[in-house]
Amino acid sequence: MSGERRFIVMRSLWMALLLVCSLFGPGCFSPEEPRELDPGADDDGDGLPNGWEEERGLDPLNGSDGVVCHGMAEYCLRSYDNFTFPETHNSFATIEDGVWMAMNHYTSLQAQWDGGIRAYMLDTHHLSKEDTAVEDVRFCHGDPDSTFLHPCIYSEVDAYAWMRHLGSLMNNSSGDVVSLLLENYVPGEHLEVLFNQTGMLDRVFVHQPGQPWPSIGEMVLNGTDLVVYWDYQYDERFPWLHHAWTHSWDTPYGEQEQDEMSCRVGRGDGIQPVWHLNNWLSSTFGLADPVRAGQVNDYDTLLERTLGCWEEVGDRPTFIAVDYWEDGEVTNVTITLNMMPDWSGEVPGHP
Ligand SMILES: [Ca+2]
Ligand SMILES: [Ca+2]
Repeated sequence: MSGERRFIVMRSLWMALLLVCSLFGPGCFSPEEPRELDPGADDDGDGLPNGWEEERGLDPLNGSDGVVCHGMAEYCLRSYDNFTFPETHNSFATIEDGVWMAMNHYTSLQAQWDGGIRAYMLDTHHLSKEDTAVEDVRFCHGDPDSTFLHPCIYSEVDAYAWMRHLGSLMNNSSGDVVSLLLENYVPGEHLEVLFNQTGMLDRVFVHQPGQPWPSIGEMVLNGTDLVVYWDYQYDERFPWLHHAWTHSWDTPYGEQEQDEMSCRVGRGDGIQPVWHLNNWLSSTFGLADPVRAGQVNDYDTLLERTLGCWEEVGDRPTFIAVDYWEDGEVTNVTITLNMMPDWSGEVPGHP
């Protein structure tokens, strides 16, 4: 081939290459540059959109680099208030915990956790009127106004051991967020020691009133997978102890009859997106009612009540709180509800 001929051939090849590059855009001369991913697509099929992964430092092209929340990657995308957590009322007041008066459940934390409960109502007291040191914090259930019978006289549960147990369950879970609601009768300083010594203070999430709640996945990835509320006044020294009725609200509780149960506002303003649907009856003695718990916790009954309240309130309940969680199917009701984007959607089959 003559020199001139070779020159013409090479020039033609270059022209063709330039034409191809102009058609396919930038990056033509540097094929190692990462291609732009569609932020809404899920290229690695791990259930998390590319954009969501990139914003959180996850690899959108690696299916094993992701996060799972409450058993499903999709639930990581939900905001904390757009999920429904089953909750036990007086979670520690159980026969297994040795509580023999004013009990609310048969089984203790381990069984509740294994059964799917992820929110717990706890009453914090000192051991007695005399024993009020920080190490005397206990979970007790009784009348706090009684002059003669201190609530811990019936039974007391070691708050430190209970909290450590919860921490170990959370450490072995795959991306589950837990909430606690404390009916509190001890100083905030004592709660801080309790949470600090049991390793739970490191994982608390701090919410600012009125601010949107983060996604569950965000909380899990940040290691802030515990939300604590207390039924006590706001104290700026403990911003992680959210005043329950500022950051959430609830429906009335402990009705005598099932037909008295409503979706009305009990405590709080009724505006907060986080709310408790209280679903337990009181017996004529004012105690938890083991006989009728099975009725109000029945799958169809509870699902119907919840969907009705979701419609009425315009927002899904964040918590469904029950007594005798073992009777009926509160956890199955929340499994069904969490598959529904809206109350008016098709109701999936019984889990
Ligand atoms: Ca993905
Ligand atoms: Ca990934």
